[in-house]
Amino acid sequence: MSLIVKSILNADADARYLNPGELEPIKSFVKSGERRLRLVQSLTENRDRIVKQAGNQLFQKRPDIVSPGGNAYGQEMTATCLRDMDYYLRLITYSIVAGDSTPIQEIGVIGAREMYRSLGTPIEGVVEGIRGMKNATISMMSAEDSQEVSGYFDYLIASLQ
Ligand SMILES: CCC1=C(C)/C(=C/C2=NC(=C\c3[nH]c(/C=C4\NC(=O)[C@H](C)[C@H]4CC)c(C)c3CCC(=O)O)/C(CCC(=O)O)=C2C)NC1=O
Repeated sequence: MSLIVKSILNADADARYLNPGELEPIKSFVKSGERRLRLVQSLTENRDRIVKQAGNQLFQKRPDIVSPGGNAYGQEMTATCLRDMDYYLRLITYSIVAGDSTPIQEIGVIGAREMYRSLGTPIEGVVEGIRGMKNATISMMSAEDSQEVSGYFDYLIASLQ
């Protein structure tokens, strides 16, 4: 849910106009719109590179994951693992557009730990993969851009741990 929708729902629940405390964050949200869209475009265009780079790093660091008996062993499972990383990158782009971490939380975090436990997927491996995507992403961005994007990566990492 975007900041704007959330503020409107809150205000309407009390049948009141938006107050200055709500309008101020909306103002900066609107102001940052172009920058956020540019960030999303850049992540979307570079997603293959980001996922691949982070995946290679993960498998180098944790060779057990792609070794016999590992959860991502074999071509198909390795591809599924990289697909999950791509899923998480996609959720980060949703949150950047919305200016809100709710998409990450609702689509990617709630129930994730239990799901990965039932799949026998080491969650710390997933977290390591996400950390790698964060590093790959910010290495191609300005300091200001990386700050905004890092916030969402950090939120996701902290929520899954
Ligand atoms: C957008 C929200 C969303 C998420 C997050 C998601 C995750 C997700 N990952 C899955 C599987 C999987 N996920 C992984 C991932 C990994 N294994 C490892 O050891 C690594 C640490 C890690 C990669 C970083 C693997 C290997 C499987 C297949 C496991 C299996 O089938 O036994 C499955 C089971 C069904 C399937 O195979 O598609 C789901 C639902 N699905 C969703 O819709």
